[in-house]
Amino acid sequence: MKQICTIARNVLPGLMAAKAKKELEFVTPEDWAVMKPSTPCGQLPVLELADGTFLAQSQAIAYFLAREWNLEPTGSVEKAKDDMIFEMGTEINLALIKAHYTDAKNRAANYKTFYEVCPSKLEVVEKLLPDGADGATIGQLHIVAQLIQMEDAHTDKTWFLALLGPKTKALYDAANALYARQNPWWNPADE
Ligand SMILES: N[C@@H](CCC(=O)N[C@@H](CS)C(=O)NCC(=O)O)C(=O)O
Repeated sequence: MKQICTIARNVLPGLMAAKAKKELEFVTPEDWAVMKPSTPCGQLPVLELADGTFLAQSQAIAYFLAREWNLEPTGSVEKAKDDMIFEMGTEINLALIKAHYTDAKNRAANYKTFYEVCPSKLEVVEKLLPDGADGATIGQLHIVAQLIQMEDAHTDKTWFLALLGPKTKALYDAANALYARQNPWWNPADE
């Protein structure tokens, strides 16, 4: 499978591939303007399957990969609990995007808001994570993806580490180490 994407939206599928020990080729389109009209949603990322099918929407792609690679818990309630963790990742992601991908004039103010909301979201994550969480599920990996992006986007790289509870910190250490080892293509400086 081939993921055609922007750098930031590589992080979750990159983590998933690393955890599942699967091959996923990451490609940055050289001519997006030409490709765009023939993609399902006219947006990146897209995932190209072996048979030439294209899937779009980062969350749909992530859930597809989770089913293919067995990165969902067993049982309806356990899945729902992991989805709750996934959604906390989405909330953190939206706050981070608002702070980081903004014009220079508003960035400081938007980061201030991010600093204010992020600690309480990470507290909830700590409560929701099961004991021994090590990144075996899509929801857990979505949290790690946000932490990786925060570490690289944020000017004070130790700020968020001090906010992590023990379960979140153990999850981050386990999954982040695996990802860094298996994905040398990822260079946050490109973002
Ligand atoms: N809801 C979509 C949002 C995708 C999105 O915003 N993609 C942006 C880049 S991050 C894009 O394709 N921009 C280029 C364009 O629209 O031509 C998802 O989660 O995949």
